[in-house]
Amino acid sequence: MNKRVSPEQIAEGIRSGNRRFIAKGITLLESLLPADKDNAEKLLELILPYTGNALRLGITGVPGVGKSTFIENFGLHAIEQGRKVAVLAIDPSSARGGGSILGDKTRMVHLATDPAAYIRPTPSGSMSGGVAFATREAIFVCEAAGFDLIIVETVGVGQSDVLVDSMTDCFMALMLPGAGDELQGIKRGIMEMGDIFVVNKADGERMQQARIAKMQIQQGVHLMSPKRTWWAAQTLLCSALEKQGIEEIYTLCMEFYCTASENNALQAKRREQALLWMESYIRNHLITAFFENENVQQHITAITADVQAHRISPMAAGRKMLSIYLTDRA
Ligand SMILES: Nc1nc2c(ncn2[C@@H]2O[C@H](COP(=O)(O)OP(=O)(O)OP(=O)(O)O)[C@@H](O)[C@H]2O)c(=O)[nH]1
Ligand SMILES: [Mg+2]
Repeated sequence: MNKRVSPEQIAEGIRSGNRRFIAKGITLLESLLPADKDNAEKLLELILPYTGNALRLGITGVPGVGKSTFIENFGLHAIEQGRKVAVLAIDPSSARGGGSILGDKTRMVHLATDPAAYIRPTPSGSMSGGVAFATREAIFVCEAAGFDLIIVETVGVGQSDVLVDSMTDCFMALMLPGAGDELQGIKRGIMEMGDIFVVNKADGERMQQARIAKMQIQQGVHLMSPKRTWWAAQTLLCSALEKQGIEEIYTLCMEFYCTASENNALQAKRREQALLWMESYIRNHLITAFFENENVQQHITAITADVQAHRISPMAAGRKMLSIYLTDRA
């Protein structure tokens, strides 16, 4: 981070929609350097009043389902409807072997060069609480910059679906058309989390399979207890490649938002999310502080050995370590 650029200047640059400053801002918020912490906090404070006005849409789907192709055409359609679109990603990078940025550059070529769109390259490094926090804060940066549709994409490995769900309003799952038994493999979590299901690649020879998949997903959804009282998950067909079904999906998203605000559900969900994020911030911070504590580090090897040799129970060992930490802090 260039020391000469103050958080005030970055905030101003973000507010004016300057891409260089948007990127600078997100990089600052992603930074794990202790030296950047104060500036990052200052920046957040400055932009916070300008956040909250976007639709936050989470999109998940296995690698190859067509997320990039879909987001390109969905994003361009949204822009035609007058929206400004930002695309962020939570991505356990190991799942992709680093090919994703190149892939997205070639697959989202029109969206990437559209003045009404901003695509943030996938954060590098392993997925951690830090990346998730940075993505949430990147949403704020994009909102302060005037983007009013924020898409957060993930490949749904590990906890990343849950994370995306915890920072977005509406959760969309892209699915592949397949035979019935493939559907068994659909994670229960996705079936419970999804607000909108999209069977992609509903084209050519896969059309019939796609129709069957749609029916089965819809049946599966009915078996779940509904996630929300005011919204029943719906399934639509799409060919992202042939640009079929995009408009209908966009309309359904808008319907989701209308229904949500009529029910005061959007603000309620965001309030709840904010509290959960605060809690998880505290939890993360405490755990880090604990393991970084010098006194803890001095004792942990011996106590670990004691636990492994059954000389002390794991609970008693935990209690002992906590008391070492707390005494040290006192
Ligand atoms: N037939 C057909 N092919 C599609 C469709 N959408 C995407 N594809 C193709 O599927 C492949 C993967 O598409 P991507 O958009 O890169 O998929 P992705 O989900 O972003 O993949 P990762 O970034 O690896 O997670 C590409 O070869 C696309 O051209 C579709 O609707 N129909
Ligand atoms: Mg992709």
